[in-house]
Amino acid sequence: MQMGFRWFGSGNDKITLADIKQIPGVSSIVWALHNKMPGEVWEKHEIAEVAQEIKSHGFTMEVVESVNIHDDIKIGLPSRDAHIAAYIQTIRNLSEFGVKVICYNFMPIFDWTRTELFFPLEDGSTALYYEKNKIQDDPKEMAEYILSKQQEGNTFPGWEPERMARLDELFAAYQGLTKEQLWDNLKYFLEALMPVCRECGVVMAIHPDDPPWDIFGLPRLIVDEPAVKRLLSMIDDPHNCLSLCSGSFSANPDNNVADIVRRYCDRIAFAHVRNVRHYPNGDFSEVSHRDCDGHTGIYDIIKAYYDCGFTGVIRPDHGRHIWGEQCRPGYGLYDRALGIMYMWGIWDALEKRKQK
Ligand SMILES: [Mn+2]
Repeated sequence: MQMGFRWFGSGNDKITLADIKQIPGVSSIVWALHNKMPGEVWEKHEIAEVAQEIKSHGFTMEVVESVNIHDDIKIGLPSRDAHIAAYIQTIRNLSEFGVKVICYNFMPIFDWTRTELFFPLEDGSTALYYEKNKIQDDPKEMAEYILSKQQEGNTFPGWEPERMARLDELFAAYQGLTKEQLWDNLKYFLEALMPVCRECGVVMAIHPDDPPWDIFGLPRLIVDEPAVKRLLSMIDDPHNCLSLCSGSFSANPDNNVADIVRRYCDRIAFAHVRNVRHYPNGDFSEVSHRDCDGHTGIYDIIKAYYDCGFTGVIRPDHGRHIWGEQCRPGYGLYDRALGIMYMWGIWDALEKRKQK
């Protein structure tokens, strides 16, 4: 595996590339142009600027997370073709800078969803938390809460205030869209992209829906193993892959992430590793990467990647907020660095054991 670290860019992330350089074994920066709205082309001169910074620190930049998808594509409006053409241009531009994997998601309106961003854990740290009962009636209340935690220069990907300001309009646009129609629209989008992906050597790697169930009446697709199977067989092309997020899938205790890794390893282009603790009422909390702190099965997952000979980029997904760090929720330096060391610990132990 190659170890990656998500970085939000100069001026948009308190963590510097020099900080990341000091975490053992990190070779790849998972990046994006965070000022871009869904549908905008990423221009070469903009990409070149970030590429220069990342490469000057000796990192690779083969994974972009995310190039977000315009709602018109998800809804299947006639205007989608123009947005798809823009997306294709972005793929072409990115490929010129060594980008091999584009992580994206196909969640309607809301990206990752939580009800509490700083939930206190028993050790004095805080973490992202999902209270099932709060995600029922009023999406605005939740959106306002999440947006209220954004500060200037500290925005949350997938929660663009410009889009959130149009929530009524967006809900009206998605009104009546069925899960089957959303699958059709995903297929249409990917089919249009595949020729350019083959030509440019770029893989589209979908991130699962987080959490993996419908919310506020909006359909969600990538929620379990049957959905993974459907996605990968719907377009059976090595350029149509998964960004396997262990934390997203394992929010549903019925999902066994290590099994999914073993079954679909050749179609996993990029991986997020995160641990989740379930509560009997359906709530869940993010916790440290240590296996016994949650229910995701981090050891089994890393072992599955090891056994499959996974060579792609793995990154710690979210971390807790520890040691008083003021950071973007889930994206502090300290706990993600601890997560990396935990993953390396498992990996190196497996490697040493094999050599004996
Ligand atoms: Mn993830």
